[in-house]
Amino acid sequence: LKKSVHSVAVIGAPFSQGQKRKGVEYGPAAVREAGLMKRLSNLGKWLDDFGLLSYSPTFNIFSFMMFAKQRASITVFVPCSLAIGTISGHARHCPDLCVIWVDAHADINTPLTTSSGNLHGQPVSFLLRELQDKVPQLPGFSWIKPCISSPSIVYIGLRDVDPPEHFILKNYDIQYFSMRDIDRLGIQKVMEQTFDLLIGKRQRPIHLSFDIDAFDPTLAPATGTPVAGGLTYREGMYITEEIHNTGLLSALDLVEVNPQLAASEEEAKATASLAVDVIASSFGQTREGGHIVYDQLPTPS
Ligand code: 4U7
Ligand code: MN
Ligand code: MN
Repeated sequence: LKKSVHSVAVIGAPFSQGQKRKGVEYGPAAVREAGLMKRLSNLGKWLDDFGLLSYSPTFNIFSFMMFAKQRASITVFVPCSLAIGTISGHARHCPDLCVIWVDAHADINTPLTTSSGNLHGQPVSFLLRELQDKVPQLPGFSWIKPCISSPSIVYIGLRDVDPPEHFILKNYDIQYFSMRDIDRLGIQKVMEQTFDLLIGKRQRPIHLSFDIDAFDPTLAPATGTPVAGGLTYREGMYITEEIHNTGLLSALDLVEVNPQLAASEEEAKATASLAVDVIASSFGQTREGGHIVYDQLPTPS
């Protein structure tokens, strides 16, 4: 893997299955309208814009990942449940990948522990090898092959974990940094320990799944399941800057932007523009300024 990624493939999945609150299908358009493509091209990226997926999204996004991964880093914006497709497709191409899951929620209920019945609270359970004897065979899901082991995922930002999810995290020895851990250690140590756990022994491609609800609802109100006490803007930017600095980011899912749940136009715009900041920062935008496209000072003649 090269230190800096030059090509980024972008795709949106306008799709709201997996949960009951409609509107998340408008997320991709909102994030584009907030200027995503321009921000990425300002960073000197080659952009491969795949537009929007049109049907049967989970399996489609899986095929898309396998195809696009051959040439680029990828960013997709989708509802959380599509992580089943993005991570499976990514893993088919990069079997050694690890996952950083930034979210208020662990999304690791099994179909037998879920209290809401929503698939967006379950994607990780389908992906973990160790959990497979607890996950029933469901019609339409037989193509899913569990592709990550529990030491290969680290959560950041948790603060709303269901009892069965807590049981799974503890009993399967899954590493996480809750908001409480961030309060205790500070975001710098959290990132250091995350990288020690995932890439300390060997370099591996990173799949970043970033749920916008990891942020505090005052910053990201337009989302389906907001939870008080989330990440600050600066913590969010620090997470993505550090991930970029590893040079190992291979794919990014930005999920759960739902403009329809905003109380006002401003709230919808603020949430979408925060999503653009997360993506740009993951792909190299720095708070020190960009050093990529500016390489010569004008000389007075
Ligand atoms: B999100 C929940 F019960 N745990 O299973 C569930 F609290 O994509 C919430 O991370 C899941 O926003 C949240 O439905 C899904 C619930
Ligand atoms: Mn989520
Ligand atoms: Mn969430």
